Amino acid sequence: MSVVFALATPPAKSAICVYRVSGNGCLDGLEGLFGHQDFSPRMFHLADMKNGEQLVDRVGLIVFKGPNSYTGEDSFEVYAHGSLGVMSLVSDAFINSGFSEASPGEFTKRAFLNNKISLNEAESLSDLIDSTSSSEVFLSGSSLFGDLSGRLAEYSDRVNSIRMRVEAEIDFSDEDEDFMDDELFFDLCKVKEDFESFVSLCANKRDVSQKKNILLVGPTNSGKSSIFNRLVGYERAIVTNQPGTTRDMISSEAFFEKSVFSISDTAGMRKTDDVVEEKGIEMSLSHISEVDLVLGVFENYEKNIMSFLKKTCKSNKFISVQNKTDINEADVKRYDCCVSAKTGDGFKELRQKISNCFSVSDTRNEIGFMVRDRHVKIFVSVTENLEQAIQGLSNKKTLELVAEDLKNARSELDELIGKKFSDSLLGDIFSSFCIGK
Ligand SMILES: Nc1nc2c(ncn2[C@@H]2O[C@H](COP(=O)(O)OP(=O)(O)OP(=O)(O)O)[C@@H](O)[C@H]2O)c(=O)[nH]1
Ligand SMILES: [Mg+2]
Repeated sequence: MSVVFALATPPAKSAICVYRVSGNGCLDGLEGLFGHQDFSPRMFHLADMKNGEQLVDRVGLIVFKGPNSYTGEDSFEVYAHGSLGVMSLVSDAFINSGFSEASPGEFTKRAFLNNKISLNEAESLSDLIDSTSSSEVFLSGSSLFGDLSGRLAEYSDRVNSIRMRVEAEIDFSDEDEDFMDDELFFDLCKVKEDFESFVSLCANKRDVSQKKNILLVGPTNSGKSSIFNRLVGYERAIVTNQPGTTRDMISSEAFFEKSVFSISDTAGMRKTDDVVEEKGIEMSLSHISEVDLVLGVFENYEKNIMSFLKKTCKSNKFISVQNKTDINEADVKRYDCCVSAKTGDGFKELRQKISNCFSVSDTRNEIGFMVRDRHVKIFVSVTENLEQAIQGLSNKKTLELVAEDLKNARSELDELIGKKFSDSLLGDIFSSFCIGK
């Protein structure tokens, strides 16, 4: 394959920038770039990089001899000073050496085509790079290093060995023997059961990566905007002692407890003749059942409003917050959390409680795997094929049909790992990668 290069670090001023070059024949280019090509592989060399006669930079260089490289091809990496000027000169030097710019995900695609990585691992790598929260890191890392591909391959083998036993049954029935292996049925049920528990450990990237939406609601003047400002870390919303200060919904992002949240402040709940304020209240009420978590903020205990909010919010993700504990006594029996937006008291606990609502361990006993829509769709189909095969066996359908269901299930599992793939699937997967990976 042709020699490609790419910047693997962001195109911005930084301490160092890293370039990757890969493709058989790329090591011949070292002569022109560094004056010789006698660099021992996998060692860090300090070398002067030139573009023609012009010194570009004194850089770090690691050479990899294929197949012992990320891509499986001959390749090398250059660690240069991270200035935009140096980056532009390094790129020019590579182009003058006859190298072409790599497309997104090109290095990983080559690694896949050279059997260095499974398709599934390539996707997990991209998910790991995209991760913005610790749970995404754990889940995508678990898919990549915890061997999701190995688990899928194991199910593919188990389904295949049952298919072979079904085919053996077909051969026996040709000989007119009334022979039916009962264990076959039980083994098939066991594979389906095991596969379903494995699937229950998989979290869809779409659900895990989506920023969680948090809505602050409650009576007017309870201090919602003050709490909002503290959570987002700056004076985003106007705070006054006038009830009805916030009339529209205001949203901002906040990063705490290793996750990014989208937080919205809303108009306080009260009876009002003001049309704008009334619209604001309607808007906040309409969002309560849609968001991922509702924070009900109170200064004084209002039982009816509290139980209304609890009932309306999605899957009971509700935290009742008593505010202004600097002037009122904290009432830990009635509220989930007691804070003072004025002094900041109780905010550490509030952030922790918010984060706990979304922690992975909340919903699972063990860390699972991060998967994509593609996997979820195939998981459903594999389960259906296994179920169809079970029904086929118990209803004494022709064994050819049962074998066909098992063949389909196995072929779908192989598709996940990438034993079978189409060009368009590869295009979809690798085009979403970053350049240089
Ligand atoms: N003492 C004290 N006062 C607070 C605290 N939090 C907010 N306040 C005050 O309470 C008043 C209302 O605060 P806001 O944050 O605007 O309350 P709100 O719930 O957003 O009010 P609306 O937008 O009108 O619904 C302001 O005068 C704040 O300074 C607190 O923790 N302690
Ligand atoms: Mg407000």
